[in-house]
Amino acid sequence: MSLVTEIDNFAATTNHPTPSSEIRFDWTRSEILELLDQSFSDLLFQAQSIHRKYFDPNKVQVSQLMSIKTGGCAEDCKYCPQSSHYSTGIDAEKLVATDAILGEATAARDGGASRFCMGAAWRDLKDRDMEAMVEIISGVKSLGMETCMTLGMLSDSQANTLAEAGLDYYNHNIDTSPEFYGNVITTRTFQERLDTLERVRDAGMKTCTGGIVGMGESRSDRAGMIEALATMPKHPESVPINLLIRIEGTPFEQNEDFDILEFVRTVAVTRITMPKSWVRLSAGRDSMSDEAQALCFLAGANSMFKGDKLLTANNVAEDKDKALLKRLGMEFS
Ligand code: SAM
Ligand code: DTB
Ligand code: SF4
Repeated sequence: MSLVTEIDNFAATTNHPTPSSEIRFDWTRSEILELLDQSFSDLLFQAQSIHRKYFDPNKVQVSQLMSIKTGGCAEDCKYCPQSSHYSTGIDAEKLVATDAILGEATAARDGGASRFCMGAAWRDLKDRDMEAMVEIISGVKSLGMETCMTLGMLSDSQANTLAEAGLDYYNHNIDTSPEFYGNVITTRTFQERLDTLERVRDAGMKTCTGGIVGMGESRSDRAGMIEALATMPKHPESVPINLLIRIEGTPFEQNEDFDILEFVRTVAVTRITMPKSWVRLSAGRDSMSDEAQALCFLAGANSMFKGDKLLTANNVAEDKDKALLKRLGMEFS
């Protein structure tokens, strides 16, 4: 029996929403909550079945991050080590020189990364930095890598200039549900995030947007975050799901441990609702067991960051990642 038939038969035996083979943009909060509420086994079966229709389940896309402008950010995101509102031990630095960025990109490419993701701790991109961004994008592209940047809010003309320079992806996370957003960030609105994402889409770039789990939000908030992503006019091509890294000095430092199986559920429902998107197992892998990461891959995660560091926080050591992928029979795509 084909997997498509199997999943259709399976769906007929449950009262849960049928995970359709077509791509939907009309997901409702209650449908998404129903998906999240299922038994773990039913949920993972659906997610893995859908995953296999669109992707090779044994391949993982690998990106590498670099912080090109660290610290001193004017925003008050309560999770972030780079916000100037909190004392986290991260000092404000200047924009890194283009040559140094290209050196890191070359090393990332030689280590197997197909995309180089550059992050800046800015509230918004300033026109005075645009020339440098264009130079960096063309330099990284000439190395044969895909490019991604996350530089804060953009204007229409900035989005167009980045797209013309050849930027493939723009990362701008919605972070959580519209309702919980005010508990996390007060210096800009959820709508402003959506506006920048619309500009990125209109300029013809791919969107990379997702959020953070473990900030004290409810399951309904996690459903709300997924709803906001899965009802965008075009699904984000890349959806990073981050597990909160509890950074000393931030308001979320003392947050409770998050149930990792609930994290896996969030990944699974992200996969089911956005079947063709790359679902990235992002921040927080460092604190996950090999078994938890394996469950995330089973739930449909198919992208991750390699390298010892994310932007400022630790990531998983490379030899540990290699060993895990080998044990799972997975390889870089
Ligand atoms: N300043 C830009 C912005 O906010 O869009 C780009 C950089 S910002 C660090 C990129 C994303 O990293 C955030 O949107 C957030 O989702 C994630 N992030 C930051 N700190 C984190 C933490 N402690 N744990 C998990 N994810 C985190
Ligand atoms: C995303 O969603 N996660 C990445 C990337 N997009 C830019 C960043 C994670 C940052 C974790 C905290 C740090 O390294 O400072
Ligand atoms: Fe600034 Fe981005 Fe950190 Fe928010 S998440 S404080 S915008 S660097």
